[in-house]
Amino acid sequence: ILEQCFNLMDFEAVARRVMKKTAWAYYSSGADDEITMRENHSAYHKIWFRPRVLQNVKNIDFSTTMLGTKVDIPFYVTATALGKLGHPEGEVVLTRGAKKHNVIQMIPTLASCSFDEIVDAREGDQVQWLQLYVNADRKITEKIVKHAEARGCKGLFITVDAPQLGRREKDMRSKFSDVGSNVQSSGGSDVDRSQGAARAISSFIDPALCWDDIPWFMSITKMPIILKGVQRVEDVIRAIEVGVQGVVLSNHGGRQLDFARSGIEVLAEVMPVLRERGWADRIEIFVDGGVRRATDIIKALCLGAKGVGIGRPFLYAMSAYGLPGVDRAMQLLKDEMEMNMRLIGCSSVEELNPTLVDTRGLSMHTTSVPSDTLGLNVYDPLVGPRE
Ligand code: HOC
Repeated sequence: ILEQCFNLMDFEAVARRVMKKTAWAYYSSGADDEITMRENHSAYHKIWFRPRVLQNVKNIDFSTTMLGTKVDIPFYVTATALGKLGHPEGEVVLTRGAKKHNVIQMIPTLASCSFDEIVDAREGDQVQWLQLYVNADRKITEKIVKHAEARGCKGLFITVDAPQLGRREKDMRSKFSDVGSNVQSSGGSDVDRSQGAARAISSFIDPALCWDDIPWFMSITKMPIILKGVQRVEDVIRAIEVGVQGVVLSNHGGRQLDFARSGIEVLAEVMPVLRERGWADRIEIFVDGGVRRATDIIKALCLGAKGVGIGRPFLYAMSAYGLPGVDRAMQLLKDEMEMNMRLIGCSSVEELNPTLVDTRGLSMHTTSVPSDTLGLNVYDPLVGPRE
């Protein structure tokens, strides 16, 4: 029952019960042993607050801007592929939820709905970004980018952490058989369906993509360019030097390189270096992966992120309850945000700063989330996946 969902994890528990096994396997799987996938969330458990008291927190405003767009709360719906696996209407359900809460939606290249369907579902001045997988045929890529700009997208997020697909064994074992009817946006017509959904849809992506290509993207679009999937400070510095407007510190939800560090941990590495160089304002830094609570959002902002991306939790809310689920998930985050901003003694996003968090625990590389939450990759070859 929807009213019994009191946090984002509750939607995951319901989705796991109601979704088709193949769909659950695709959404919930991570790479290899899923260590990074679990670490994404548990890394937030290593950061503690240093709240201020007596700050007059009667009125709280947690609105902010991302790439020039004013949003009601510092998160966006990040790109996740194959929305119709979870809900018959697919990504447009997320578009409607995002509109209601004035948050930005990132449209996935590998959506189930067509790009135009997702844009057509937009209302009024609602803002969308495009997540881009770069096709080896640059003419196709150019067409996608120019079309997105013409249709009003306000940011181009180029995925840079996926020169090859990560090995998601749970997905591979599910022998996905429904790919053709579930991917619309681009690529992947000649697919091998016996190796899981992800492998089937990823064959067109260009592993030759490199830094030298970035100026070309700048030459074909006026949209701000953001590199999604950066994982070390040296690459953030390079991104600034190349002249892009943003990076997402991300490991693709733990679906690509296992033992990649969490985005929040990378953020803690990046920001002191940028501040030391006086470069902190030269780029917008976003973080995704493992965000489940408003306290996670607040921690990321304290450390210098402009906003966080949330993916799977909204997919699960949509899969379990459709639009009312997405609506409730976003409202729960807003309620948590208001309470926790008050409790740490801040009434606006501008007040969030590194002195409000104790990050000493981040240097300890342990995963505290038990392996049967946030996905489970336990398989007995004789009896199949554990339920
Ligand atoms: C090398 C291509 O983002 C997922 C999607 C699709 C991945 C394509 C990766 O499943 O993580």
